[in-house]
Amino acid sequence: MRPIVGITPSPSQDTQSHGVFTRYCLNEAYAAAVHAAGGVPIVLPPQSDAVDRLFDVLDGLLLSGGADIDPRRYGDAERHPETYEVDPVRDEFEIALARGAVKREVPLLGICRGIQSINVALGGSLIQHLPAGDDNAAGLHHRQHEIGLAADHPGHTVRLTGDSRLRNLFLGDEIPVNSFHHQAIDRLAPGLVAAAYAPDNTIEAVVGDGDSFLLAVQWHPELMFRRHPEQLRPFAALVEAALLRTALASAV
Ligand SMILES: [Mn+2]
Repeated sequence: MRPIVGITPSPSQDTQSHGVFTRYCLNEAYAAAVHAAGGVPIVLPPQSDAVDRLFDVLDGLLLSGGADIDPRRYGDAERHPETYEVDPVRDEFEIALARGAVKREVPLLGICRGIQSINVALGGSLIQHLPAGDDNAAGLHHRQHEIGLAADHPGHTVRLTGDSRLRNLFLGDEIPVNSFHHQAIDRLAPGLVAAAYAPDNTIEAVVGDGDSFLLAVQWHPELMFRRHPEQLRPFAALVEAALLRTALASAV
């Protein structure tokens, strides 16, 4: 049976002919990647009071990319001028989901903002704005669109560290990834282990230190997998873990 994978969307203020509305938006690529990996993607509008009930039906969870988390969530009183589109409703929901998934050992994948949401939910902090270009220690542009690179084009490499789940997935020490972020993990949360670093030493992936599946990446594998099939592996690993957990639960 194909496992159900919940994906969080991004709220967006969209102008229609009859007014301005908040819409819950999700790039098609997230759903396509989960589907291609064998899962059944469903979109989860924010509803912090229903997190317990959602976990009755979710076999796996994907926290997607998007705008920035309120810095007060990780103890920064000052908001950097580049920190943008903070949404307390989304923050609350995704933090509750991340904590709920860890507590219930529900397989969890985070992408871009998702790695940041998981780190903040578990007690870590973020760098509010990364230096770019000449100001960056390795001359990197973590917002690769600012230097004209397409979404499925690698923007920099990452170094896979240790004996992590991520390294086992990619079977190598270094892989090319895309990059569309201006924030990153600063202080790593308890329970997380850094699994990949960019050449400027930005943390680009984490895994959980427990037995349940927790993987989060700072890049966007969903935008790469069609041209770089190995980037489907994080989704395949999530779906496999979701399937296994649900099969074990129903066997009890
Ligand atoms: Mn990057």
